[in-house]
Amino acid sequence: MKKALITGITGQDGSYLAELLIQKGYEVHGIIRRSSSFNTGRINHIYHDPHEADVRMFLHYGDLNDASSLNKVLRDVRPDEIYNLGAQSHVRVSFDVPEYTGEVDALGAVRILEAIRETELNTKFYQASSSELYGKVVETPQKETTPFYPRSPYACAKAYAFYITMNYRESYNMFACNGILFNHESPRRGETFVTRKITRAAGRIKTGLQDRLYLGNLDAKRDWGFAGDYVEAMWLMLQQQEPDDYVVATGETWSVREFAERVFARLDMPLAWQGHGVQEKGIDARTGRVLIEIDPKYFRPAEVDLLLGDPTKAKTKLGWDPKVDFDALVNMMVDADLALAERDKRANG
Ligand code: NDP
Ligand code: GDR
Repeated sequence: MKKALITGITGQDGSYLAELLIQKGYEVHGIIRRSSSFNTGRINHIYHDPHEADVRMFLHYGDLNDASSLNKVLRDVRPDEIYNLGAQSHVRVSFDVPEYTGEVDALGAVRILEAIRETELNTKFYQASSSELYGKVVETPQKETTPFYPRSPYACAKAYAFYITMNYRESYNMFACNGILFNHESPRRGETFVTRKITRAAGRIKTGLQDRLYLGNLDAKRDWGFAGDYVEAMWLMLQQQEPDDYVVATGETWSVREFAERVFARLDMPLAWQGHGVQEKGIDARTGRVLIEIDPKYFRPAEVDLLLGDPTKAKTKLGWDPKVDFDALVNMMVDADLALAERDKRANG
């Protein structure tokens, strides 16, 4: 039985990847952080008490900022594959905690690579690289050969992680890959990323639990796919003959504004826009009720205006074949958040 170790197993991608690997027959190990409240909500459904028979997922306390914990887990587990998904993953927040973001997102990667080297394991390594590396638009669509232009402490940290992964591949002949993944979303997406923030708020507005939604830049464009499809690409990268780097994207781009329009339309609250700049409002076109306002605190010191990926290499070399398109993704997220809001409403009497 193959063994995989996942950092960031409690996050959106970690939970989908753990499901996929268990389904493929792996023994899955995950590194979790000690937290004052439960942080395993996304993986509770696949977790079993290790005292039970036939357990396939095991959790270990550790931290990407603590090399000794990483070394110990590697020595104990001796994984065939490591997926480094752990990160301070919020771009806006990285401007507030730039040094910490660098510790986790940049140095965390080299701590794992060094742990692999020191333990002399023949472990394959996947690094969660990001379309944020492209930052300021140099060319579109963005592909593996497009130059990087990071625009945030998060992206700068991820640039270090990208290059150190490549460097360990070239220096030590390690099987180390970068997946340059464009934005991918799901009902398990963190509540402060823009897609989930919109679907969650729309469900709560529809059920009367919330009055309106405050957003930042409505005109940023992103290439949004489904997280469940994207974790398959991660796994495929580590099953190839040779390690390499791949863009994973849909090849379509939509603005935050367009995403919000689709979401509210599905809930029978068609949006119209009034005003300009920070005064702009999204209103219910039928009733005139204000649903969306701008709060400049969500603007970023430097913005990434347009991401649009070219997944040709992943499709042709990996045979990667995403199943969920943009409309299906929006509908999946809206329906899940409406159900959550209805449940919250019932719970509140
Ligand atoms: P999430 O924010 O949902 O999950 C991040 C995970 O990292 C959580 O499990 C979190 O643990 C863990 N983590 C945070 N800090 C540390 C630390 N110091 N030590 C160990 N673990 C830590 O991110 P996603 O699942 O969306 O993304 C997965 C990875 O892919 C990240 O590296 C992200 O930067 C990258 N990425 C994501 C994209 C996307 O669109 N989702 C696109 C491109 C790249 P806890 O639950 O305790 O907070
Ligand atoms: P991003 O995702 O920065 O692309 O990083 P996010 O959803 O946070 O922002 C996307 C775009 O929406 C604009 N925006 C807002 N964003 C947030 N979070 N909240 C708002 O209220 C809001 N209003 C407008 C942003 O300015 C931005 O342009 C995600 C993360 O998952 C990273 O870890 C990953 O590497 C990249 O995707 C690819």
